[in-house]
Amino acid sequence: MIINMRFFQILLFLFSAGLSSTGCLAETSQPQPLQFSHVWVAEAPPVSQVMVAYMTIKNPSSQNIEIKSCHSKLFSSIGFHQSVVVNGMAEMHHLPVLSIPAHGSLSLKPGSYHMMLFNPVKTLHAGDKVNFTFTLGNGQTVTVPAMVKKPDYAD
Ligand SMILES: [Cu+2]
Repeated sequence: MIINMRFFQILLFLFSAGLSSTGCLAETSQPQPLQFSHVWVAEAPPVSQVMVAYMTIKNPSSQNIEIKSCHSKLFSSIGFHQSVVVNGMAEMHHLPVLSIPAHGSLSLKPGSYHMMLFNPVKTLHAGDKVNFTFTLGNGQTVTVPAMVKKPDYAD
């Protein structure tokens, strides 16, 4: 009887441990729906204190998603910008967030939306890798790898 009782306790322990670890897993591995593609950083002259990154962000979910911020240990800070032409003059507007519409996408590309990368900690060359960590509106973070490339546009 005592042996049976211990066996039951062990079973109960295993069962509850299994339950709690499953619950934990569900919390930490919550999938984030955004899909990042063609993420790249434009190579800039070594003296540059600012660089630019481009990418396509798809949101296949049924809810609009905001990206609140982006960080990389290779830059002091990162901002979201939109290039616009006002009275024939090109201007850059700072955006507080990037909004990716439900079932839609946002393209960050030359002359449009882009990420401004301030104060690179070292000179980055074509072929170097950069990790960007995005913080979404719900607090989730997503780390996305990017490649430094020579820009394929003339400036
Ligand atoms: Cu800019």
